[in-house]
Amino acid sequence: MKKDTGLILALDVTDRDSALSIVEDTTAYLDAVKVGYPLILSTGLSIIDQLCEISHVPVIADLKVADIPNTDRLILQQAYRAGASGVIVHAFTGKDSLMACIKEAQEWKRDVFAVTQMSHPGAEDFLVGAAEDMARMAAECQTTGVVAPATRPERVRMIREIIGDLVIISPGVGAQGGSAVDTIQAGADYVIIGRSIYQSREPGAVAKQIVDEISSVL
Ligand code: OMP
Repeated sequence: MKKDTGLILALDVTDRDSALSIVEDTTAYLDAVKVGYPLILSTGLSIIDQLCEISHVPVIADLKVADIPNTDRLILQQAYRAGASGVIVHAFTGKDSLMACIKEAQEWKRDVFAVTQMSHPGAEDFLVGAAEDMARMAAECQTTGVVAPATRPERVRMIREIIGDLVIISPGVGAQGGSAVDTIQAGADYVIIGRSIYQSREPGAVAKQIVDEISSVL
């Protein structure tokens, strides 16, 4: 994934036309589009290919894959076959599952991102205690990168120290309270932003403003 603006759009809408129109409006400011269950379940996997065509940026499938190795492998195959440049998977399922995802990604020459700590308050219940170990495992197994929380820049900084130069993609800016500038300064490569952009009246203008903020600290 080529780094230019540092912005990944989280396209969590459930209507194909809105999805396409938001991407057309914002694509000039994006390094990637992330689609997840809301859009894929409402429109089908074919939305990935359609978004690739109109956006000309990579499309990441946020499937938070969390199963046994064989099932993980089969899920990633479907996502890559549909045109996804990368897939987000959970790390808490352990090394064998993560390695199955990485192996599949390597076969397709695509990306795989492992979730470490999540951005929402509930991440404190279980995930925070395991986040450092999961980051260490992601580094050992050599995922393309990890997902780390923009709501907690100090954790992004800590995860950066553990994973070295792997990619960090970081959600939680705007609607969840995080700041794009703080997140990038803490060591994230990309911020993932959804509602602040797609719920705004002018998604393109908001995306441009965020990209300007990021570029002031790059
Ligand atoms: P907004 O909160 O609307 O900006 O969207 C954030 C996006 O990032 C959503 O698609 C979430 O599903 C996703 N996300 C998180 O918010 N927190 C995480 O810890 C991990 C993810 C993710 O893996 O993308």
